[in-house]
Amino acid sequence: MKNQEIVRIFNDIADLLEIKGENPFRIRAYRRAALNIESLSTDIASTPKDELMEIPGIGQDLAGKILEYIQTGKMQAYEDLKKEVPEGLSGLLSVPSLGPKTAKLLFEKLQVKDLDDLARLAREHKLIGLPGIKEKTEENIIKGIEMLKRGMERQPLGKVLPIAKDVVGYLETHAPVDQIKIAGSIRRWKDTVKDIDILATSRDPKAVMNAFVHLPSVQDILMHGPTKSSVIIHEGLQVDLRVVEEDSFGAALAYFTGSKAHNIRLREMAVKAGLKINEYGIFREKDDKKLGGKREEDVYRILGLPFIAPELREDLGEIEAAIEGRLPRLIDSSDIRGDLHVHTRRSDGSHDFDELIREAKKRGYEYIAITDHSKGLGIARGLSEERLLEEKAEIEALNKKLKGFKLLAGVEVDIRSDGRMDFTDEILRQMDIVVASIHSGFRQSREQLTRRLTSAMRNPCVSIIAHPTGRLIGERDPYDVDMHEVLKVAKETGTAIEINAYPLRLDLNDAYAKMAKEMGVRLVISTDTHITNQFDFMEYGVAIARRGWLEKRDVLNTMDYHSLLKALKK
Ligand code: DGT
Ligand code: CA
Ligand code: ZN
Repeated sequence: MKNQEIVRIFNDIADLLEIKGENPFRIRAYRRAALNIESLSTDIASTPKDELMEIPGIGQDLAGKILEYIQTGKMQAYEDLKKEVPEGLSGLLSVPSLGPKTAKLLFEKLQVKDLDDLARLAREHKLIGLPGIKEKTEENIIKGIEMLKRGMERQPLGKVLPIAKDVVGYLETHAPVDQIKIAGSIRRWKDTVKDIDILATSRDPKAVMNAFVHLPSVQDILMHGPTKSSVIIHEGLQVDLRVVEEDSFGAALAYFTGSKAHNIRLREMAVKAGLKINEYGIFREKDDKKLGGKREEDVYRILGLPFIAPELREDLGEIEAAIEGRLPRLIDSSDIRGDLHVHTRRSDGSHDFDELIREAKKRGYEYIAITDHSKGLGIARGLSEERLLEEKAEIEALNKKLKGFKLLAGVEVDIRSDGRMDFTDEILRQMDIVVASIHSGFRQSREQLTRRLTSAMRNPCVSIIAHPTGRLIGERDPYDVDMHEVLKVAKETGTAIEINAYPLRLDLNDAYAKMAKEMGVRLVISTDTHITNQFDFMEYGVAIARRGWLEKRDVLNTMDYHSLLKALKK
């Protein structure tokens, strides 16, 4: 999909304009458009111009630029801008913590050539003393460069999964594949991914290999064999495709789904039972008789185990649980009855109630919670007390008319830097649901940040803590918070904790979700929808919940509306 390329170009343009000191509104327009394209689940290359212009933030001008890029592979305005800014300078812009202004300063005053150069200068404290640069800034620059390098090794699942699905879709229509499945860390729904592993069966493996290395997005062919090939597609992402015998497909799927640690445990069990497992099947050791391997279930069945879901295969206790018959009955997407974190255009969302309701119903939901931002969050057009209560009144009127569907009147109230809530209890008490979250002061100390969250939870009006660590995968590390303490207080106060399903957040992450469950904390899975197609992010949140061993009963938004309302009251 061209979406990611356009997102990158628009963000680059915004940076370049900022370096040139251009109109802030124009700069913001590019960033907003990039943000909205990033969250599209549809392919922008096959979107007609009038529909492009329905994407929030995209008017005539930007729609024209998108079309130009899709048709010609170039955006002239971008090419021109790049010529006006030296290459070394634009390279510095990729550091997450480094804004255009500082980048320009470093480039001009210190003649910084590249990222290694910059990291060295920061470590040697050669940047201090320049306007606005303190020791902390240097630390952040070093961290930013490290994050950038790590980010090149592993990419967010939310970015890679759609690409992997595209590749599979292409092969299904352009090659004689029979069965085809994504394996590896993607199948386990790990939040970051190194590469794409695909397995297929076919009567004509050579034709499949041939179609694969000629995928339109291929930049480099690393290997082109009769049953195995590897290519690099856009932005350095590697894809491996193997064609295996139908009779081994299950064994190969188990093997290449991993994790490696899980597979090693299975093989140890096999050896003890006089068996042998590899990517071709499961065999009896003494005479090599093949006992199974066509289906993945065979592997587990012959070892005497129940099937273990891919999300659990990390050797984090799932083998023991399987042996002892206490694997969780994992939550499933079909258990979700509604979304508890949704924005409208009154704050920084893009739609109003009607559209949100229509789209929520399409997904089989019974309710959604409207949780616009509170007044303190200026950039997100947070609502004043008056506007929030107005919104609530409209929701109540609407609920009287709706059949088989309910809106919860809620708010995403900002936890201010000083730890106080952005609205008084008198306001919060009137809402069906109060989602509290941190949007500022990320660099405070561990004690301060932990105290902000725990004092929010001690407020009897607060139902849920949203995106509890604030991370943005590959862009912003989680802030420093004592999650054990947070979960302890969540349990004490009966506050639910959100698994934010937005693919760059996935926050709580899998490990904390598991910890929360073990501590008896109640959870919710929410998408933080700003544009209706973001409702589809729910599957990422459910996957994180499954990786955290969660069952239906651990998650509040599997309840019916009336039980939910009761459960939200502390
Ligand atoms: P990634 O790519 O780092 O996000 O994570 P994976 O789990 O996809 O790792 P990858 O691509 O290196 O390998 C895919 C699967 O293949 C892995 O989960 C298990 C299997 N595998 C790869 N190498 C080995 C190995 O040396 N031994 C065993 N038992 N399994 C392996
Ligand atoms: Ca992999
Ligand atoms: Zn939100």
